[in-house]
Amino acid sequence: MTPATPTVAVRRGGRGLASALALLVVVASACRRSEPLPVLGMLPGFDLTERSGKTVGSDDLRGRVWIAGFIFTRCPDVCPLLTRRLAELQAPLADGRDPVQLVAFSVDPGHDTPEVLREYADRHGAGPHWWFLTGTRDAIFAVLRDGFHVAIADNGPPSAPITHSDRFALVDRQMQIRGYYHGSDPQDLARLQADARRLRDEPAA
Ligand SMILES: [Cu+2]
Repeated sequence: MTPATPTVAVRRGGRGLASALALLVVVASACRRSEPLPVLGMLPGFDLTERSGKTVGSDDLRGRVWIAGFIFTRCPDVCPLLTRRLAELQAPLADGRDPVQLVAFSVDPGHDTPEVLREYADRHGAGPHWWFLTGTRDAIFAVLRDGFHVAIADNGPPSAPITHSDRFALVDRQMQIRGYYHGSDPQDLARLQADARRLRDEPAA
């Protein structure tokens, strides 16, 4: 009889210690887990034309995590760099069962026809998880202004590009904007990659 008592005591002590440790682990991981990404806006529905000639839009993107960029093919300035940065995101974000979609909106839709976008996309090594969208000026303008709230300069002639923002936007499966990142800032791009993975690996709501 007597030998049983210490054994029980040890077991109890062991269990207590185990629960305390488990609690510590939970607390520690809760502390380590960062705040959820903020919801910065909701995108309106849209339909645009992809470089393939197919109509694609919000209905095709709902349920996926995606990254938007705003570029135009005849840009002499920052777009070539932004496009290279998007290109570099393809491989790391295409791993796994659920690739993050990249979506480049042309802000010069009058010039950037699907054919022009196709050539530009090929030149930048764009794969299937990267779309290039064009459409009417009004349709593009509406998504950028009412959806992404990115800087817009629309005071030029109708044939001129609409805007020049170097921002990328991260969008969740519910079409909510969850982050903005400067496409020319390496630290921001690292953050974008981490945030995109995080959203992708989040259980579906
Ligand atoms: Cu540009």
